[in-house]
Amino acid sequence: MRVAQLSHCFLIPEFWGDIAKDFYWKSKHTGQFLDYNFDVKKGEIYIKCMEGATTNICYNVLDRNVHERKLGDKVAFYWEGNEPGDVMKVTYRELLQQVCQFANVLKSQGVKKGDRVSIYMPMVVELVVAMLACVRIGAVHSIVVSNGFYRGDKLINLKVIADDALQKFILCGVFTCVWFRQVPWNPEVDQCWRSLLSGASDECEPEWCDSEDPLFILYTSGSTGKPKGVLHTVSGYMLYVATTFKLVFDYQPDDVYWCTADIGWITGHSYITYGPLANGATSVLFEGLPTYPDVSRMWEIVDKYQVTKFYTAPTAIRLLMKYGSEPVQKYNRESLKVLGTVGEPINPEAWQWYYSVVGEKRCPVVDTFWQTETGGHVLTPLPAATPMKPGSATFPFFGVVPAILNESGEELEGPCEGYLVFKQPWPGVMRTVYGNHQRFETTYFKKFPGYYVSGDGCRRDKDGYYWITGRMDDMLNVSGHLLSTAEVESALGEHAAVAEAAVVSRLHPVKGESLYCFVTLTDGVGFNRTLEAELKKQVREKIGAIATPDFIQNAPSLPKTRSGKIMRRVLRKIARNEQDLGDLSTLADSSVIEQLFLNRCCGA
Ligand code: 6R9
Repeated sequence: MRVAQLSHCFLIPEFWGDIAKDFYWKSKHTGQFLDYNFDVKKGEIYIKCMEGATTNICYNVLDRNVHERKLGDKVAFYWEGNEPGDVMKVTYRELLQQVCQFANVLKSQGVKKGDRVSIYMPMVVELVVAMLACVRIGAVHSIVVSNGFYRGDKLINLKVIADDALQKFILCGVFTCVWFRQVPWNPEVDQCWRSLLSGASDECEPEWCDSEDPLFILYTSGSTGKPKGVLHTVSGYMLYVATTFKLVFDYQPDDVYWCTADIGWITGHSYITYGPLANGATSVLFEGLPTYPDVSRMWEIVDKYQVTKFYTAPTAIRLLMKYGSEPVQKYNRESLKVLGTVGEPINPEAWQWYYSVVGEKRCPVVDTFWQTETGGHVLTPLPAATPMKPGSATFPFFGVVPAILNESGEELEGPCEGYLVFKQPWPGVMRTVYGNHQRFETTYFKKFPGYYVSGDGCRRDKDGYYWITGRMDDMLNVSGHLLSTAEVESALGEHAAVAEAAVVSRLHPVKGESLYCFVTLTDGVGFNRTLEAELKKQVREKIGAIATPDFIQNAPSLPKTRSGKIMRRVLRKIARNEQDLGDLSTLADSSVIEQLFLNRCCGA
């Protein structure tokens, strides 16, 4: 509770100003530390942090570590490939050299400050090199999607996918393409990473950028409509991800940190690349899958590198939970100190498994709530400082001021449930939707003037803890009662036979909406009428008669985004037998859809 209270009497310029002293600034800022308008009624929305200062993030995360902090020989990344045994490591000094070389390559290809560079690469060190090379010369990276070349035993051919996309873009000014693994060649546009790099100098002066110059664009799909290009800028983002990384994972210089996210997701941007490197951390970068060659792979890696801080998503935890504790216990996890989770509400069942089986009740679990738009963690425990409650992201980070509003936009006090909003910015919040500032204002600031609207539902309990209940557009209304997907899914998840559940609504002539549940069963369990009845009973007993599911469908796999979020929008269409599924560009594996349509529950 003290953490929650602290953020209200918190002095923004003093707190962040002190942190900023640890970074290198080519010139100091002139205006207010944080200048903003969050109220559409007062004019255009803007957020400016440390205006007037100039710096370069690449310089701060590499040169400063190598030259000032003498970390040149420290390992920046242990890279672990899809095949066990396929490994390499790169030190801070080597990373700096490669980044300078690739920055020179980009320059030789005509890329300059302010240009946008699309990156479409798998989880390899060269992806980090490409990102930082852009940053070094002031170019803006946009990582389209990064699905590996090798994932499990499946070869994914990015080249074919990219060539197809390039056909569409070639007229818009894409003039060159750099490849770093063996692929079929088109000499007109394709160039080889290694031969370009080998001829390039490993010295490259950084381009000094203004605090509010664009740093990167990351497209996020949202649950409806066209993807939005979320734009982050230089200084605020740098301070925010460096600080949240340090405090939320209680970073120590001898840590080995491992975030299993994809770099193409915001989690990878903030907590594989920028946050850890800003702190001079050693990380594991993993290209493969948690289940290849077997379901012990994660714990084998933890043991091998003596990982101390581990960060993953509920979807991975639930996937591994299906196989029980034996594959985990095969390996020693004594090095682990903090366990993190991100991406979706974590159901208490999965939280307990993570805490007890993986962490042997020794390691605090940090359930970090945030979004592409927030840049870094906004609601999160601090390990060992915040008493945990399984399934709650607990309290706001320093300087973050949340509120819960009802449908009429009134701030609710005490225990309550409603729309999660934020009353003021923090340095790492997004600045605009690339190329469409109006869409930025409409999406996040229009519904409740004066607030940033997260789009998530949230409950605050009597102790002031925040509990994310899921996206507001995923809420269900049964006979006038608002139910959150998270609470019904969590009730189903408590049954030993259920590994994962996803709940959507189907239209009902009397109740308005009824509950349609998809369940993935624990390894080795079969689906039958008895189980179906038990599951219905379980939800009724946990939540109440109103929440009794009308339908339960066996779902060997669920449709998910590449970052592991369940696409309930797609499941809702399946439940309602609507064939037009809308934009499926973020769907990780499209083969699950057909199977789900085949097994649909019919009836009223
Ligand atoms: C970082 C990231 C954002 C949405 C967000 C919310 C969900 C993320 C969560 C969580 C409950 C958590 N979400 N973390 N829900 N507890 N700890 O995931 O960014 O891909 O933009 O998704 O993810 O619904 O609004 P992004």
